[in-house]
Parts: sequence; C-alpha cells; structure tokens
Amino acid sequence: MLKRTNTGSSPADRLQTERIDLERFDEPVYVTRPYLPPFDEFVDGLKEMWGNHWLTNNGPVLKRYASLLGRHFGTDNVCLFNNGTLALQLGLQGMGISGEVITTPFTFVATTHALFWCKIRPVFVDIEPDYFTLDPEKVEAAITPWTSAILAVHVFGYPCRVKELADIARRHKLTLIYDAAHAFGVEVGGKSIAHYGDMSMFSFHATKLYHSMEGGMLVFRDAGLKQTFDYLRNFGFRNEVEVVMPGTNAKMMEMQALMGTLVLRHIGELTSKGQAIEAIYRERLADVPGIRIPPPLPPEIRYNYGYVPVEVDEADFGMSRDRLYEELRKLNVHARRYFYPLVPDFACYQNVQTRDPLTVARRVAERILTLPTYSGISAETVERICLYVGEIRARAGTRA
Ligand code: T4K
Repeated sequence: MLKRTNTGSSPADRLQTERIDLERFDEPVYVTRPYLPPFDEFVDGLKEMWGNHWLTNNGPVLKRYASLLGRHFGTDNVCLFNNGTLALQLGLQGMGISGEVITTPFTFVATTHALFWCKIRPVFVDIEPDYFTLDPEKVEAAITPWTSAILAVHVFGYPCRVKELADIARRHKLTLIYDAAHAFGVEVGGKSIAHYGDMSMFSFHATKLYHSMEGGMLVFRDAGLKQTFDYLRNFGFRNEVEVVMPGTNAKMMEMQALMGTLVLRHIGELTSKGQAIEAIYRERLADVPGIRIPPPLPPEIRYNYGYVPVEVDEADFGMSRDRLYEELRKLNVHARRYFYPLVPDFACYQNVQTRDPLTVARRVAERILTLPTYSGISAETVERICLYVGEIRARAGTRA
C-alpha cells in the first residue's frame, strides 16, 4: 500500500509537494521473469516424451518444433541449438568468418565471446544515441582489408539501421550478421527482422520475452549452410562412422523444444502485455527530470517490448545511475545495468585495440538502467516503481 503525504495543492507540482513513503516491496521485483505456459500443457508434452522414450539428439519434439519455427519465419533455413551463444559461435564458424569483424561494444559479452572462440578480432565502433545500435558511418570508417563481416546487435530488440548496413556490406563485399538475441517477433517494413542480413541469431534463454528455457536459433539466407550447422552442433557426425568436421555438442534437447513450442502459442499476448507495461513507464516517467526513455519507434517497425531501458542523466536527476540502481535495490526492485561495463572494458578484452573513442557507447553505458518488465508484472507494481523513481529524484533534489 502506498502512503502519500500531500503538502501541495495542484497536480502539476505533485512530484515536488506530495511525499510518498518508500515502502520496500515484500517480494523481489526482478528485471524479468520467464513466462511459464499452463502447467497442464507442459505435463501433456512430458507424457509424450515419456512415451517416445527420446530425450535429445534430434528427437520428434525437436523436429516438429523446427518445422513450426520454419513456418513461423517462412523459411526452411533455420537451425536450433542449445543456447544462443553457441548458435552464434557455430554460425560464424560455419560461414568461415575470419580476420576482423566490426561489432558493437554495447552488448551482452556473449556477442564478443562468439568472435573470440572463432579466433576473430573484434573491431569495436560506436553506437547511435537514440536506440543504442551500431552507427553505420562508424562501421564504414572502420573497414580495412582484413574486415570480413559486420556483427551488429538489435540491442533490446531495437532494429539496427538495416538498410544502411546492408548497403555498406554489399559495397564492401562483407558478410552481414545480426545478433538478434533480443529481437524475436520484431519486424521492419512488414518483414521479420530475421530476413535482414546473411544470418541472424536468436536467443531463447529463460530471460527473453520468447524462450525455450535455454536455446538458440540461426536463420540464414544460404540454404547450403544448413548441413554445415547440423554437423557443427552434433560433433561433426555425418553418420555412425564418419566425422566430417570438428563439431561440438550444441544440440537443443526435447524438453527445451517442448517449452519453445508452448511459449510460441502465447507470443501475441506476451508482446501486448509488454506494450501495455512500456506505455505505463513511458507516461509516468515522461515528467521525471533526468530520466530518458528512447523515443517511440517509427511506424514501419513492429517492436516486441521485451525490455524497458532508460538513461539516467546524473545532473538532471540529482544522483547517478548507480545510486538510483542501489536505491531501487533497497526497495527490492532489481533493475539491471544492461549493458555496463562496455565489452572492451572487461579484463579479458582490455588488450583489444580500439581506435574509435566510443564516445556515445561510454556515455550510454554509464547511464543505462533496464527496468522490470515481464508478462507476470502487474500494472500496479509498474506504477509504484515509477512513483518511487519520481520520489527518489525529488528527495535527491531536496538534498542538493
Ligand atoms: N547476445 C546477446 C545480445 C544477449 O543478450 C545474449 C544473452 C546472448 C547473445 C547469448 O544468448 P544465450 O547464450 O544466453 O542464449 C541474462 C541471460 O542469461 C542472457 O541470456 C542474456 N543475454 C542477458 C542479457 O541476461 P544475466 O546474468 O543478467 O541473468 P540472471 O540470471 O541475472 O537473470 C536476470 C533476472 O531474471 C534475475 O534477476 C531473475 C530473473 N530470472 C532469471 C532466470 C534465469 C528468473 O526469474 N527466472 C530464471 O529462470 O544474463
């Protein structure tokens, strides 16, 4: 229950005059929670698995799931993996990418790890300020004779500038790969985001809007790659006695495929719920000085509402992003600083030379805070988080 002490009269000066008790949430409010389909549906699926006596290695549930996703994306060129990281790594390996790849510093570290495991040198260039995706001009400026590909990330599900990147890739004969880990369900110009570039990787991790507990998928343009990806995820086996390449074990198992199948039935509701949550944040935080939500997306983009990232401007908010993060934690609200620190600042990548000063990425990484959103969160909880952010700001202002 929220307690308010009204010391002012007009709604306009409510934030300044109406004090709100910052009462800790009884239960933790996490940045996300996986959607769980009706338990009975899962049990029915388990019964089928028990009947099949088949748990992994290209079983019937996985095969059916792969066809379902193929129909969903309108292509046979899909391959499923046990997680998104290995999907991306094996995707790069299977496409024979080498040398230098131009990529973003503002991402989950797995994007860069996938390059590392393929012995590819990451070349980090800056991002754009509105939606945090790669800046095409910076990409073009970083191309060298050793550049083989661009690895861009639709971070938070915000589409990269796909047309400009495609144009650069075409003119410089580069492979264009997207880490679409956050972008399931996103469309640009009426077309799934999966159909831009030469290959896209989707993560189906439990923390994603759409998930299969753990899981990953590649969607690719060249049908010839399918066989290679199938080999790579299953030790390189062609048959019982032939190993045609040094593959690994990256197979999706039946239980994951079952979860993915069931969650897919509910993807429409999940997106609508996310949209409603985002609308509350957008409206309620609009007048809080120092909090910036990315602008509404242009009409040709259909967004999936999987994340609500905001930027905290310390001067206007009256405290740093890190202080706000800590204050919210005290109230049992576990927002996350996705993606801070920047990948090149992690110890294992500090020796990677970066010519671009990454000015925008550094500023964004210092300010970013990803707020809780998931299908099970109530509108009341979101309203309360917004009021708390406003109140924390008002108190910071009072102290200043
Ligand atoms: N590329 C990009 C751009 C990515 O963002 C990712 C993954 C990848 C590639 C690699 O894809 P995968 O190999 O993961 O398929 C999480 C996820 O583990 C990771 O998948 C995701 N990106 C990244 C952005 O976030 P953490 O370390 O922040 O997760 P964790 O365990 O702290 O979970 C966040 C919150 O979610 C928890 O505070 C509570 C809640 N939660 C989590 C789990 C796992 C639940 O309520 N239930 C759960 O089962 O990395």
